[in-house]
Amino acid sequence: VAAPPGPPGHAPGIARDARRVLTDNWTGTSTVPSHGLYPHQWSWDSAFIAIGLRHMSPLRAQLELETLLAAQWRDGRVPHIVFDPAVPRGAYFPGPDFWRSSTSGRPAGAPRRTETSGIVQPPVHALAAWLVHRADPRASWRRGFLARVQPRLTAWHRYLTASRDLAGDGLPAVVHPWEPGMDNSPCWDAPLAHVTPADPESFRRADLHHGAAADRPTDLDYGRYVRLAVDYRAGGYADLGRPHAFAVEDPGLATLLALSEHALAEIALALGGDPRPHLDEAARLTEALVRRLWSPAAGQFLARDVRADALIPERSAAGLLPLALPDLPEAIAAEVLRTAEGPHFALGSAAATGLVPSYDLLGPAYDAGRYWRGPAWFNLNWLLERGLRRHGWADRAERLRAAIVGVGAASGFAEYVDPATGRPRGTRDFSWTAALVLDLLA
Ligand code: 2M8
Repeated sequence: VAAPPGPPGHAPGIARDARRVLTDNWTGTSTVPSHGLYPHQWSWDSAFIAIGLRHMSPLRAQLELETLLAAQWRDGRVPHIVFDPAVPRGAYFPGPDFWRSSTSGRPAGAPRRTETSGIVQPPVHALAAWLVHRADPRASWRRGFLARVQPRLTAWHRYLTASRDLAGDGLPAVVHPWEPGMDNSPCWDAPLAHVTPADPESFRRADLHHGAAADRPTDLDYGRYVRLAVDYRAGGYADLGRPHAFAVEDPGLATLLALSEHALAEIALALGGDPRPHLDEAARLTEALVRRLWSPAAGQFLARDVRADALIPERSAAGLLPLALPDLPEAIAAEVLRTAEGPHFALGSAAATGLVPSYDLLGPAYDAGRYWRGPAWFNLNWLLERGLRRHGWADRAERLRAAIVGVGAASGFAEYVDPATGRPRGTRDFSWTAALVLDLLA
């Protein structure tokens, strides 16, 4: 076990504080990302949260994932938000009145009694389920956890690979900038430019009651988010056979799908089944990722605009995440590492926090404080830490681990931080920051 970072005696206090955040944000069946800004259950948040919760309460970690998966649609999609009916309408925008899943989502098989959004987020769930199982196999077997979640996870992956392969060339596409989880990444600026924003009078943002405007997306961004979501809803949330004003292949989402396919292989094996179909699928996805999104010139993966059929020349940290894949060709992994440690991302830099920013430090749109346009996020850095370890770069992984824990705790488990100074931005006591710090201390 690696030594905890910081002065001796520091880590127990960090773990205790991280547990307190997760306890405070637990609602009884799931965990909110933060009570003020995000008062419902979010899809990929819950996966990261379960990964930390497993060290506190394997049972709660299982429930976290089961609650989310219980809201799965019949077509296999796992919605990006599951709404808590106890939360006042208007506390979050866009809420249940906007998505109207139980009516508008019926053709796609939305649940009748639970209100959800109609879009998705990256599939970290099978990875989380496998890690939760491994934390306490006896507690997991006792509840039949793996057997219960396996069919749902399989259907979820099938939705992404079948209904979302919009280009027909082997990778899932996202149809809204909220889907890759990095809402206002500069990568989406060009594909969004031709989307006509919704009338600003037609909706009211709730996020600015809880977050500083300078840390959040702009009103123009929101106008476009609303337009895309309204159009998707109007089409009954159907995917294939209809035009999408925004369709992008994201290296982050594709990586997480391939990683989760590896986890499904482990789950199949544990349940006495055949892991091979999942390993084959993981290999196929990794191959498609390299074929469609690898840029030798950039030395990293880039997103692809499906409508323009072209790579988007903006560097997001999502393009470093394939490092987490076990079967990424070693020559490519070495190139990605070089880019991560170079001037665009400054991974491990002693002159800064050592965390990678969400977007290119040298990019024209770089903004150290604004959400997914520069700040460092803990989930991305946690995934990179796994990648470094996976490829045998243990010293670098250890340094990154120490930086995540140190900066995460010092920031009050901030949602994101300035990658140079570690100054906290966004909300505090953010669940996935606490969960992933806890995981790295375990
Ligand atoms: C942010 O996204 C939501 C919309 O889904 C928002 O801005 O209201 C993103 O950071 C996303 O990745 C995250 O899952 C969500 C909740 O933490 O917040």
